Amino acid sequence: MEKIVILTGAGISAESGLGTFRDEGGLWAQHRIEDVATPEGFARDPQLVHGFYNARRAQAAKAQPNEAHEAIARLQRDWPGEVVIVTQNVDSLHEGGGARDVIHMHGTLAGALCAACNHHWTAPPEMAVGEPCPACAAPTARPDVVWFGEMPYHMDDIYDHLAGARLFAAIGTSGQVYPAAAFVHEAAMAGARTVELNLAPSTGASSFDEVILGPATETVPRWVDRLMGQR
Ligand code: BV8
Repeated sequence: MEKIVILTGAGISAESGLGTFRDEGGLWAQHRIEDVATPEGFARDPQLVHGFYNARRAQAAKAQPNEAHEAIARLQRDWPGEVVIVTQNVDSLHEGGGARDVIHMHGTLAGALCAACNHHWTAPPEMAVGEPCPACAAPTARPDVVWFGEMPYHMDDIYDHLAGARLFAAIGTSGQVYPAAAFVHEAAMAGARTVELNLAPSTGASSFDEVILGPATETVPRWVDRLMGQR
């Protein structure tokens, strides 16, 4: 049965109260990308960067999954074929909504990483500058998120999934960050039908076979019902 690959972005968590990046008042309006989401920014001012992620970790801990997260989990459970969820989001709302094996290509707020030995562990609610790595004790702990200029996680797996997709859906992403923004082309080249579900047309909207506009909590459950009705 058809394999479905879903890519999500900050827009799917917007109605759970988590800020997006590029909507007005979004996260990038309050901070310069270069200062808080690059290795150079972390090296320059680790306290500022830890503060940025501590605030988002606290906000994400209070957020609840919404009907869009839950509808995708329902699709993954009830669809007769494989449903792969790739997210650019670092929150855990897909898992909170019941999804399994979510691929976090930009890392997670829940994770911590040692910049010296590459050890991964569960981040404390607040991270501080110079925290020692539990494995090598070097004072090089950082959030386990993928910054600009860094290699996203699980790229080989993601490209394999896209090569086998019959249906590719991008939900709540502005299509401005690569390599995620190019996944629609990979999927289309593999012969997949492509659909975008977004509040407003993304930068890449014209690359999709279908664009469904509206808030995710309305469009995603309706889209899942339509898919399940078509089986
Ligand atoms: C890499 C960190 C090499 C964690 C993030 C020039 C050309 C091409 C590429 C580049 C270039 N110059 C630089 C690059 C590379 C760069 C890049 O793409 N830069 C951009 C700015 C041009 N990319 C990288 O550096 C990546 N690494 O390229 O390595 C490589 C290449 C190929 C293969 C392997 C390796 C690393 C990118 C990761 C950066 N880290 N986050 C964190 O802090 O969260 S990116 C950040 O943006 C988040 O991860 C976020 O998820 C992501 C994308 O943003 P969106 O999720 O789309 O959110 P946004 O606010 O933009 O949009 C929200 C959308 O939702 C909007 O469309 C809105 O309409 C919609 N919406 C709002 N409300 C709702 C809604 N939709 C539905 N319902 C609603 N209620």
